Amino acid sequence: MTSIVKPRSYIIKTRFFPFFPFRFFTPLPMTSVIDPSTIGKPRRPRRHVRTLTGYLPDTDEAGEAKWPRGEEKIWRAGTRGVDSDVPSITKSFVNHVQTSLARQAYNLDNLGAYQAAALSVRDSLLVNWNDTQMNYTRKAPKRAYYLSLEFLMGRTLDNALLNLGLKEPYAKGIKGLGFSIEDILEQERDAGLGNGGLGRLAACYLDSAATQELPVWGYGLRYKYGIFQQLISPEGNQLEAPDPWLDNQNPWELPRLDVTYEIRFYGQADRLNDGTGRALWTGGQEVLAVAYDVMIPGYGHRTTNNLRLWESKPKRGFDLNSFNAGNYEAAVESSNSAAAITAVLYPNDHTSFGKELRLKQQYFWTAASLADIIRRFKNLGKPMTKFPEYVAIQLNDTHPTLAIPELMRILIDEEDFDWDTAWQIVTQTFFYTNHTVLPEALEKWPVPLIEHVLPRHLQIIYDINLFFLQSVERKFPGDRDRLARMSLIEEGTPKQVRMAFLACIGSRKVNGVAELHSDLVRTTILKDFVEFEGISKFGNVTNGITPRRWLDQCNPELSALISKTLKLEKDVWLKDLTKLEGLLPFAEEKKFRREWTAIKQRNKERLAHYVQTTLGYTVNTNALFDVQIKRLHEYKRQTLNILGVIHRYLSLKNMTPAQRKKAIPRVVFFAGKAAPAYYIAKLTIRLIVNVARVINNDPETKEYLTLFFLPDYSVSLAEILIPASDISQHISTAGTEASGTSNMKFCLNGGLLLGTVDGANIEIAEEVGEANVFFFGHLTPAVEDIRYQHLYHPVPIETKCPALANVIDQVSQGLFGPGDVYEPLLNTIRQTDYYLLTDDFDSYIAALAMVDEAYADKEEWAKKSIRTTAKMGKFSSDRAIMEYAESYWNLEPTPVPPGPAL
Ligand code: 26V
Repeated sequence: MTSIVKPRSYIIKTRFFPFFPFRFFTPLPMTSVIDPSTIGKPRRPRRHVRTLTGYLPDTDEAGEAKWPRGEEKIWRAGTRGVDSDVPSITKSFVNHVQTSLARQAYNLDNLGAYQAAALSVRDSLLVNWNDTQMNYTRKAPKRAYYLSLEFLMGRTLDNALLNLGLKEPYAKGIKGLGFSIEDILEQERDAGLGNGGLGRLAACYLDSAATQELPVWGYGLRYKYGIFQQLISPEGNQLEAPDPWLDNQNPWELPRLDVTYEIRFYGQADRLNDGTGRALWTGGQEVLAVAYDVMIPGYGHRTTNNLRLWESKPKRGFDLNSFNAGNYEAAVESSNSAAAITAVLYPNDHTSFGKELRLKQQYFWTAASLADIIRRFKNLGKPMTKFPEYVAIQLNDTHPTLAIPELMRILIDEEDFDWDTAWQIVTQTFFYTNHTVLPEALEKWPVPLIEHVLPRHLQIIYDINLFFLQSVERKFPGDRDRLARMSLIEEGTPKQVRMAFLACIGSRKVNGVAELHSDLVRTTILKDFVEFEGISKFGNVTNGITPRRWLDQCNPELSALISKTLKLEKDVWLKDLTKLEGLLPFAEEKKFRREWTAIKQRNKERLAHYVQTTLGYTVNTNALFDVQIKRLHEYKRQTLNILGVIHRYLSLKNMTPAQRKKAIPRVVFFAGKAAPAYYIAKLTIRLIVNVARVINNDPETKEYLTLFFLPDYSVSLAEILIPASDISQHISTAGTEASGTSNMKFCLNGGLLLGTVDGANIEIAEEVGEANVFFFGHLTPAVEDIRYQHLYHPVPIETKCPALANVIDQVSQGLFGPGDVYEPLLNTIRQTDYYLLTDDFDSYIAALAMVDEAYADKEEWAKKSIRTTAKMGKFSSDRAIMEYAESYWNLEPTPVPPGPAL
């Protein structure tokens, strides 16, 4: 084997910009090309050690540290029940510096200050969290559990301060100590325990459930490494480095070393043959699940829910027998294999791959969560037959579907229920949300793998399938094709378990995440199940986003303008987002439009500053800002966007200087990660980076067109990009994007939408009016026929779409570096063109031209922007979570009574 020596400049170093006076001009940690030795290392900020103002190493006469100049104003936090006056906050902060962190008050850097602030805020959260849990225990309401393998939480401190109503006093207290809240907030690493939309949706739902005072807990995994850090090599290749997010102690989690469960893998399952259907599952590997709790504060009141994340640990430290026999490797092997289960988040989405470790993650998590839920239920002293009256479990996609056979196993093997009663309990408890209809993303697990890892569960799945197919046979006698289509087991070598079907038949209700998507679920992947079980089981809950993070936190100036204009405290409209409609009449007022536009402009400058300090480029903030930020995937068609950019560039090159002067200047931003093994997606990134290199350095055109790929997309980077956008692109092939949620975030921040008639774009257009969105492309019903045409009656691109053919030729001929590199990507378009680029390109270019035209009229554009924000009320995740609570889970808000601790 030959080893590849990489040139020195190939690798990328992390750079930090630890000091900037104003939060919005403080860049995130970013990457640039420097030093091979640093790849994969955690980002370490440079340390600026300082003394807390008023905290000299010497104490006063009484031997106590002096308090800073008295700040006596009491900050009211309503009924939030926590210390909210500046002196108490200061005291708590200093106390944490000196005790929890064991640091001196004269020796503190921003990171230490962040940690002290976080620990102090955590104390306040804990008061409310304890009272909330006590309240739930006392009132014993029905509870819902949201099982998600991903929770993309981003940063917590700012959100916790907002929800507790403590932003102002903390800013004051921290300022009084010589630090700035903005700098401190920037110290926090994102909790990146998710890939994209599905994980961020889970985070928004937790925020909304707490805000609506609903008894909802999340259950997930505490990955040691979250989503990888993305680095870009000089060639434009994506490189991945681990994300050691827990390296600096995580102040937001509460280790619960006393809450543990033993989880079994492998071994053997012996049916008892005593007529009960029970089996004994023994042997194999046992690992320990340890709970870590993360507090989830609701906005504006005391309810503080819980997100419980499981960590895997060996049941015993190491194998003493092997150790004593001198076989040290064998002695630690099993402990390593236990720890591996929660070591890392799988960085794929939309590709099923059947890896054993992933299956173990799924079972480990569902088994621990169910054991915990059942233990809590049993404390109520009710019989298990009442379980569904007190417990609803929401399956976030198919990832937790093993919870269905696991609950069957517990009810039959451990609780002695007969099959029918057990199945009745199970099918009243679970609810399944589907998040994609793309065939490659529908999970299937090889039968031999399940048999090996979870032998008892395979027996149960086969039994479920047998009884299910018998009932199908009764309804549709003799329809063998139907039985084959609906079987949980797909024939083949190997046979595979179809997890979406198992989730569907094991659940009380099934839903999609936007109207179009839910229709597609009902008419395509689950069509047979609708015919069998009836349409009423199959619903829709259109996704939503939390306006706390995605407007108030990321765009505070806009939030303040909205409050001032509506003459409402933000507490009111942030909890009832339909109140934004009150902005509509102001779209007609010139003064208001000016204020609105000025805020957008400042947000653009904040983004420009970020680009300047991270990539070293100056951005023209008078240009239209055009943003596409999402996972890289062929169906999302970043390729269409970059080919459109090239088309614009070629057009500009063909213009005379006088013609060019009339062009609308445009800056295009891309950000997003590709799954590490997704070759075509990575090639798209490479193309974007290399097109940027050429275009941004072309003196003839750069005034009119520049392009940036921002590395290492994250929640925090989204919080900078979204408020700065004039137009954002959501251009998936019709019928492929289940919902999309960033489309909602952009529109909420007054960015207009350029998109296809797909996912939630459709409902956004219904709300804001088609005059305020730019739609293009073929519609969903046409897609299948067009694909058929591509396969059986292909038309050469030169004939079908000469403009696109020309763009592809330029890439191929090397305008953006060696053309042969891009051949595999270009061939996907030249050959089957599964995602319809050749069919949609012309209308896409036409839509971009309409955007230019509309943007030329600044007053009209501002009106569109205001009207868009005004009509986004429907897309609050508060609405979405209430739909789940009322129409699915049958859950009531359970407020924490005001007053002191219970
Ligand atoms: C699927 C798989 C397949 C096995 C390998 C790992 C893995 C990881 C994640 C997924 C889920 C893919 C589904 C998904 O993320 N859907 C997105 O869900 C968003 C929230 O509903 C929605 O807005 C997006 O349109 C949809 O693509």
